[in-house]
Amino acid sequence: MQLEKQSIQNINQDALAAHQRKFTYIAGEVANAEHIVKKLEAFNIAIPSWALGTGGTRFGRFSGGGEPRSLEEKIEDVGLIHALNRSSNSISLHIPWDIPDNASSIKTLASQLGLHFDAVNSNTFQDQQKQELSYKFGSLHHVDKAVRKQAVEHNIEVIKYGVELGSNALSVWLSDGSNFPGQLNFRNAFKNTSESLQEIYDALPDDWKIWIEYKPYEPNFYSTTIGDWGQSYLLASKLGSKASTLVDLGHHLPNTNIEQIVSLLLMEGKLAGFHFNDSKYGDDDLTVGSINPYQLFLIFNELVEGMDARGLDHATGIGWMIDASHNVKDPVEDLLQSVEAIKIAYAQALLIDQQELKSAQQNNDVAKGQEILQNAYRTDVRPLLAEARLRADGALDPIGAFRKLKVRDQLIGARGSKSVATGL
Ligand code: PSV
Ligand code: MN
Repeated sequence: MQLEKQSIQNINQDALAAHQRKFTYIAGEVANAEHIVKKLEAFNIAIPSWALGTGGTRFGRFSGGGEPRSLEEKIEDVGLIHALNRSSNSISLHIPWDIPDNASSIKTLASQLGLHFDAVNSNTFQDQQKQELSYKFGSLHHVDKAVRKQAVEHNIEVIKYGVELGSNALSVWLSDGSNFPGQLNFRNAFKNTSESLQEIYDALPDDWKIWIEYKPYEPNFYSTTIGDWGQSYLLASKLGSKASTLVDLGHHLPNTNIEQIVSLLLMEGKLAGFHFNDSKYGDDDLTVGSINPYQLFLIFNELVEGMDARGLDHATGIGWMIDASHNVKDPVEDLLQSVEAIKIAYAQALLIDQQELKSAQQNNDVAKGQEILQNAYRTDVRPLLAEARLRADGALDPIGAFRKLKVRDQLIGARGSKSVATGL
């Protein structure tokens, strides 16, 4: 299904007067409201193809119904999200969960909905039915050269799919690691990984990038071969300029200062981009901004400051993607909430007078530095986001419109209540 502009505009009508009141107020309060609205209009976050169905844990999965049954239906759902928020104009595919068998018709469908393809993700953390060798003991780091070769070839195949779709980045996350001390020689595992990645790197088209994700644990619980940003950075540095480090917010041990990692990676030109989500304990894959929105804001403060220092375009300078899971919420509503949280943090970071902050830092005026950050964080920027959506023909209240238009009921009607989307 597709949402007509007119039906979204009809719903906006009821909320327009209240919106205009709030927008006029904030436009009078902050110096750069118009500038921020323009930045927000340009800012998009990719939706992962694997997050359009219900997420599960090893203790079960409770579908809300109407899950997309095919890649086409996943693209359709991203089209719905984008029609509502005008900020989700791309989709990131995970292969082989989503193999684009007919790339040209998939591309046409996406472009009809105003979408394009973001980074493609390989999967060597699960065994597939027709696969010859097992990844039980790892893939790119495996002790057996034949397994490494199979995993390298899979990544090269993923690049080929990506080329057909017009994507230009390969995102690699390895579950490779060990469950017990003594299982693995760390140096050999790292060297094997490095060599395997080099083979993949050598197969990248000229204008392509490879993004290397890290994660401290799970599914392996003693060591992960690319366990933290240092290990990812080391590999990316050895590989060359097309390689950089992808930060998944959930892939840090509790209380890690992620904003500092982001700042340094940006400084070194090695920040590939993000997998956004939120967490309380581990890789919980919760809705972005649902647990720790202040951390997200601090990350965006570093991003805005660091990207400006390097002359990077905020919208396109690095990769912006969500990587979340939804156990108890409607996936579309959850994704709408995540995009909103990311844009709120971005808008708040844009409120900061970076010159003023620098001068507070220069003068060791600690209280002033905190005031500057917290004044921005405590500003309600939601009318700026709503205005950006309104100007782009989106919904003033995306979740409200999704509900009023009974989108989920229609999806259940078309797809059934028992459909299952591919993914974890
Ligand atoms: C692993 O936890 C991860 O963050 C990687 O990005 C995977 O590709 C994704 O989740 C989906 O399982
Ligand atoms: Mn991830």
